[in-house]
Amino acid sequence: MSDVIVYGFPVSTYVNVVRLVLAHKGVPFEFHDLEPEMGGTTHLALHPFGRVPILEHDGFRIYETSAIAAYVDEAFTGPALQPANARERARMNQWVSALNGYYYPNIAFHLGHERLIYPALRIAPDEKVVSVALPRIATALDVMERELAHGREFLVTDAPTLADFFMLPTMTTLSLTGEGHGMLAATPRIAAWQARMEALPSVIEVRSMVAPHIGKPVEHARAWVTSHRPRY
Ligand SMILES: N[C@@H](CCC(=O)N[C@@H](CS)C(=O)NCC(=O)O)C(=O)O
Repeated sequence: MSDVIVYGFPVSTYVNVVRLVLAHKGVPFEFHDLEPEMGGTTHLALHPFGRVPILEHDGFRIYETSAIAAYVDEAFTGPALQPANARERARMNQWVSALNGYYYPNIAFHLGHERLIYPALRIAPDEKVVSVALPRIATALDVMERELAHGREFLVTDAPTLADFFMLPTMTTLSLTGEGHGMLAATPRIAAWQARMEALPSVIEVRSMVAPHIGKPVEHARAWVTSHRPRY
């Protein structure tokens, strides 16, 4: 039994950021599928805001993906995922913040819910939500495509940092949607970055954990129509 446990539901974007970081550091972990407990007392005891992931390590429990990822990088050996250089570290944190503020909300939350999560539950998509998200996604992709023009292998340096692992699950969600697939065909540098990421052994390992759950209904997401969907 591992002394590291990740709590979450299998297709969660942020859960998969944590699984990627752990895998890349070479840290073995158990996965506790919270799907049947989402929103209940056992879940809220782990995360008072009702979200995932939560990480437990040897009696220490923490939530919020940025805090978990930095903790994993600092508490375990394995490749350093936060650059020592202050400017590179600032750039990495800029990417993590941009993911949280712009990429994840428009790609995973709005487009991903309407095109992947709700249809799997036989809930009709709200085209207005999609039409508001798409131009914002186009802007975000344009920013990323231009950043990747600097010739680095990954977003910040020539080795992956937390920035890359934060971005990957959201970009994977984008590529699973029809609109996203089309947009990514016009961003060759993002496509090349994604291919480099997908060739990493850690990414291959985590993908194999997630693959059986792709396209399956996320039952607790039925409530998101009222709790998460914007009303324009
Ligand atoms: N600020 C949180 C956000 C986590 C988050 O939004 N997780 C989503 C899954 S990707 C979630 O828990 N959704 C469940 C729900 O809203 O019911 C973090 O960085 O960990």
